[in-house]
Amino acid sequence: MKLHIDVLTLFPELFPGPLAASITGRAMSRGLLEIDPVNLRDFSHDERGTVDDKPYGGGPGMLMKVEPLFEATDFLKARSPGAKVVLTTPRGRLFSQKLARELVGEERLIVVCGHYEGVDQRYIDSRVDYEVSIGDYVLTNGNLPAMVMIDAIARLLPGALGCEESSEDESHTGWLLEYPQYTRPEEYEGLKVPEILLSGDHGKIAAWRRQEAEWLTMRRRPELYARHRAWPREIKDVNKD
Ligand code: 4GS
Repeated sequence: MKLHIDVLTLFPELFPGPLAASITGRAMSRGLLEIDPVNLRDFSHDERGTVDDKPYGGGPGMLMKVEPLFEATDFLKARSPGAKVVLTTPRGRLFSQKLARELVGEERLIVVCGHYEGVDQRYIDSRVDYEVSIGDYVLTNGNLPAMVMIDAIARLLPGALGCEESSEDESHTGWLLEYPQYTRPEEYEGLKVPEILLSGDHGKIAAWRRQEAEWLTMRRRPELYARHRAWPREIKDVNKD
């Protein structure tokens, strides 16, 4: 399984950037992940490299211009038949572990980094498969959202994680937050590791962790906890988002 991602952006020099480090970097050097930054400006129609224009009907800010977006996308689609187009935008579906699992099943993705006030709606209607937001806050452009998504998707590629890393099986906890964890030493600045974790009683430890995870989730993420309570176990593990 291998994933090729074309990133259409006004700042191609930002890629792979932080994705070259750690697990995602290893996925690239193992040939599991290919990131191909493409400069939208290469598809502009004038000497100045114009890729923005004023919105019809007035209003603040500029939009990404139609022609470069369509032409760049069609060029990349011709190169990658069947590739899905993902646009980063605050209007999009909230990115989630579930969507990461969905997208890692693709062979090729075209990630379009949103810039300015947005893009012409005709582009969305005719070329975009997924509009995705990474959260309800306003960033300066879509490059960081693209990196966030690529990171979450890439680590799901089979072979991307080492044995040790894959043993942390997040699906175990379903929609619960992580229980508190401790490592050596047993006592530091007078702060002790909970006795039960030193007991060697794996049944008791599992029950304690479960209880802690439930309390933490209840207090901190009541909406997650409600879902945890409402859903049957099997669906929880498969469909966690
Ligand atoms: C996001 C976000 C975002 C919105 C792009 C303002 C420049 C900016 N994109 N998830 N114009 N949050 N985009 O803030 O995806």
